Amino acid sequence: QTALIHRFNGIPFTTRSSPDLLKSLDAFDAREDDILLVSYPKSGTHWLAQIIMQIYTPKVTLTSPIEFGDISRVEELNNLSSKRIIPTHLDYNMLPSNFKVKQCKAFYIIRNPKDTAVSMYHYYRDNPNLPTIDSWTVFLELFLRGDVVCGSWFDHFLSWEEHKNDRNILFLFYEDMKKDLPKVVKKMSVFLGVNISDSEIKEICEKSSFTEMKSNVEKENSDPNHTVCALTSNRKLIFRKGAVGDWKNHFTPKENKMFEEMFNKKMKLSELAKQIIY
Ligand code: PPS
Repeated sequence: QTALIHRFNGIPFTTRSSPDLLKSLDAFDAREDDILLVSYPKSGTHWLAQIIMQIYTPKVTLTSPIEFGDISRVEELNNLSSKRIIPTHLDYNMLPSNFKVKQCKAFYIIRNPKDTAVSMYHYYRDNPNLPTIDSWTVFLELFLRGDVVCGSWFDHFLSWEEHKNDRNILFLFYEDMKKDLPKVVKKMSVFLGVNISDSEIKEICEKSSFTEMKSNVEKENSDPNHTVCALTSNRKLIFRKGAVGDWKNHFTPKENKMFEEMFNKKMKLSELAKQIIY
């Protein structure tokens, strides 16, 4: 089973991302109107994608993550007409440089890493294509070591956090979306320069609720082209609980202490990290 994971630049990837593609990604031809949806896995990528696709009418093209596929992927994406909405779980340093040169707009969605870890744990458990995990305690150790798909949450966050003042990047919190989605949708539309009315915002929020998205997925057949997921093409595994604070049902007090010590050590200089509700 471990053969399904390989490392590139020291970071674990699934075999959905071929080493050849990862090597050639820097040649990717970004366009000024591309929009990136950046996340560490299990932070709300699908939720964000759902909202963006509704903000834009007429429709734009949502791709699967840029790092998925084999070498033919670069050409395939280059052949897509604009506007492209491109998800990615890559660290900032691995992002194709053309996105930086063209200053493409990007969203970075952050979720309390404790809830992210729990979400990822269930994902590993439910997904036969990923290495077997014996227990939550074992998974947490792997997560803290960065020995999970897409590597260390801390490194990922810090690599993007350095760019928090870049005008083309908007940082969003999963917890803010849970608390006041209309406010976040408004903020997103302003950032994108798209005018939407209050009633449109209301409709977008209704269609992006966890219940609505989960029930839609249950109705449709899983289509690999419609996943923005790092680990599988099975959309049914995405919509599990959609809650804030599920970590409290998993962490022992000792594990929580260990997590917080690591968090505080790694996030020492990060202003943005202080806003992460945990
Ligand atoms: S992936 O596989 O990395 O792309 O997963 P990602 O989409 O980033 O994150 C999956 C988690 O997001 C939750 N989710 C939502 N929460 C609230 N509202 C909505 N609409 C929503 N859609 C997805 C999803 O349930 C996963 O979290 P957990 O905690 O596992 O339920």
